[in-house]
Amino acid sequence: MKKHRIAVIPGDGIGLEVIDAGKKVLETLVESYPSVGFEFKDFDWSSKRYLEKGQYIPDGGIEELKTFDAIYFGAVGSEEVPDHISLWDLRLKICQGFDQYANVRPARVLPGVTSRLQHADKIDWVIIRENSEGEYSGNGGRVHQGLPDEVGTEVSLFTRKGIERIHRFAFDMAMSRPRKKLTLVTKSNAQRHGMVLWDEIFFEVAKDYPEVEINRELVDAVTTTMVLKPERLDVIVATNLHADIISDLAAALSGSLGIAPTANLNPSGEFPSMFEPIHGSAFDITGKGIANPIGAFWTAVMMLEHLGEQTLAERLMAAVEEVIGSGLQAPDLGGKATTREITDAVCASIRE
Ligand code: GGG
Repeated sequence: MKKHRIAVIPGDGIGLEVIDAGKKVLETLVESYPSVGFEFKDFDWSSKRYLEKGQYIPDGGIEELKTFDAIYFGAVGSEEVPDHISLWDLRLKICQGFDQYANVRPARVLPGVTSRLQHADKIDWVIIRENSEGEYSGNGGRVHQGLPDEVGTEVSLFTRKGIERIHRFAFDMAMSRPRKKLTLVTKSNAQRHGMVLWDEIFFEVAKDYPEVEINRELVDAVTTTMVLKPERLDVIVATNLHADIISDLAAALSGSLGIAPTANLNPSGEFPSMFEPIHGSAFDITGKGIANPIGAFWTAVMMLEHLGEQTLAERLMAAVEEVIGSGLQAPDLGGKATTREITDAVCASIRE
């Protein structure tokens, strides 16, 4: 039997609810595939732990994570801890510590989902977010704190190595898709150093991929293309911050943030990759049992694909599409179904 060792970090808020649901569907899935198994190990790395013990990740925690095949992550964010502490001490420590430089965010409208966008059926995008540097380099500082002349700087760092590898990843992704289109998104008219370097390296790398149809859009302009001409886009590559913003838009245009998945990949395979729903901890609905688990299930599909379990991935995605297509939907999509009802329905569909 092939047993995949999965580190499970539910994190904060609804992360606990949707990751619990995700584990249930994965456990149900392997009932039909006796040659595959999962060994889950839960980690209580959360804002609760930080408030109690002063650390999200205990000493030696990152070393221990290295021994797993993948990480299944929920969400981070709490009312009690400033967001810049929770994000940097948990999620970014793992993404940057394990050089998960390629963040992959697919977006499409699942069956039965009503989008507010008129041509939503044309959405079939993969957004590639540079996940290791740029605006998330943590470079900057504050001086004269609390004084009238206080200053804060936030300096984005873009390296040739970091830019080139994410562009190559995006071109490879475009090559793997039927339309083979890649849109470069920057803001190189206003940001005339790092963003211009992004553009230049993109066109250098493009020479190695003559089959890929390329174009360039400024980040402000691409938001209008996403809304008005969604069919023009296929794979999109953008910096850490820009891709974070446009992928939230992509999720909303596809129905809801609650259904969107993401993979933080370490493409070399030296370190484990991490899989998480795009949504945050949503403490406004935590504990109500109404969080949409579909984002966590689609995330599990991406994790299965990464682990080489394509058959299981397809079976799970088919079950997700059957259930959501039947109209059993959570409140974020306008329905009334609970997390539990959707989870049970997906498990039942897997067993059919
Ligand atoms: N599951 C995703 C999550 O918890 N995100 C929290 C967050 O605030 N992310 C901000 C970012 O990744 O830029």
